[in-house]
Amino acid sequence: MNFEDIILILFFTIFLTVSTTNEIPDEAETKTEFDFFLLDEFNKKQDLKTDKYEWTITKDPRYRGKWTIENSKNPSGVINDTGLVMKTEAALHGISKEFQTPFDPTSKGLIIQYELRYQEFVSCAGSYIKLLSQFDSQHFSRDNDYLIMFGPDWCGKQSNAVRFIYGLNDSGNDKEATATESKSGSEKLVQLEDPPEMKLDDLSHLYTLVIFPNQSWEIWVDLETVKQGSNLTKGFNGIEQKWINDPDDFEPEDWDENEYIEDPNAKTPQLWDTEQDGEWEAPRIENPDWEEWQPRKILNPNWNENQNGFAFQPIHGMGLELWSMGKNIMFDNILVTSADKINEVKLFANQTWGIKYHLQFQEQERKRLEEENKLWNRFISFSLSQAAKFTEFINDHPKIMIPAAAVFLILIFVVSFKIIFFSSSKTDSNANSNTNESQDKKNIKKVEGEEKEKGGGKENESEKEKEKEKEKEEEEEEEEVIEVNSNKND
Ligand SMILES: [Ca+2]
Repeated sequence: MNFEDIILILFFTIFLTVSTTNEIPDEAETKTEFDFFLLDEFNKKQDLKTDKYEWTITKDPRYRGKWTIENSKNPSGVINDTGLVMKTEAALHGISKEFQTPFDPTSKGLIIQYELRYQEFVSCAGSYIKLLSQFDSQHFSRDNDYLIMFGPDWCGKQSNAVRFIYGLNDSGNDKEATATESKSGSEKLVQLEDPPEMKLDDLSHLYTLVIFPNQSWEIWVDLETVKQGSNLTKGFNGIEQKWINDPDDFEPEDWDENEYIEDPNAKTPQLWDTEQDGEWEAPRIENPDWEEWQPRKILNPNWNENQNGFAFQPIHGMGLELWSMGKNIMFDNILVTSADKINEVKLFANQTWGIKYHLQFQEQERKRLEEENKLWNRFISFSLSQAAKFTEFINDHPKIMIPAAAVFLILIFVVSFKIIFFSSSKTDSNANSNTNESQDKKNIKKVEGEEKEKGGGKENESEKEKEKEKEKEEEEEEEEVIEVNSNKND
């Protein structure tokens, strides 16, 4: 039995204890103690303004967004769950925290992990954390240098990504030429080229970045590895590769570009009748002389052998410096520690986020089923009332009893068919992922809709109108049912 098995058994024991007591756990009660470099659970009311080693709201006047530490909204999962919340719509928010002693990731690597929850619909928001070199927390802003930026960045079509940007250690390179993006001039910021997607429903999600001392790295979303690499120099925008295509090498004019040619050995079949069958064409075969042309590789003049990936150096604090169109975005359980604590980090995550998310999901599902049942009950009572009226009508008109009964049976058959085959996906026990995926899609759609309203492309205007009409029809249908019921009750 290895360590991971022990962790899993421990976690499930704790989880079973929690879930079989049938009580919703208090956030503070779910976990054991851990020895992390820094862990902020936001479980007590902190003074966000005065204590140097707590969170400090920036005094930079550009940042008018409000921050609070407050309880999470329903479905909260665990009770008394508090977190750090961005409160202001369409505003820049800035807050940071200095570490009492700098954290040096050089020998043991680094893990940063946090929970993020869009408690209500957000059309566009940065939600990432910056790890900082020396800085002044009172005046923290976007102008501060950072060593690492990690986390979700959401803005409809333009951005649905878990960003990972870091300062490249390229000491020895021509700073003037490479420090275009860097604020400090000592490092160049490079960004993960193909970042993973974030989660977009309104529940808590967990984002983790692990960098090992050998510069291999992993990104987890909800404890699942969604991206990883064996080094920090491949797959990042802005890193010069050693060998590049020679820009002065061109394809020769007489280069044979035909990958397929007519088979020179093929002959017109004897029975081929050009008048009847048309002109005969030889079958095509691979061209034996064809070769894909590749430009010559040359040593990149901008490459230097000192590109050592992440410039491991002491981290003095962290900051959130974010623009948001939405409000009530919650951060929780922010954790910074060394990569040798990876198993403890997983265990902690299972004991906190794991339980919280599971309960949030259950709560959400319960509400959804309640809503569905309400609609169903309305439908049943409506059907019963109509059936009663129908019976009365038939009693009064016995001649049409047989055709009417046939129509009635067909109706029952059609309705049952629809219910059985079109509602089965909703009652699927795998509703978990279905619901959240569709919620993600809904959010993307919603933002795309908003983008268009703000003067974006008109190409899908009619589609949008159709959608609106459909929604309206559905609403009207629902109202009709309610109306019929209330009439009946009258
Ligand atoms: Ca918390």
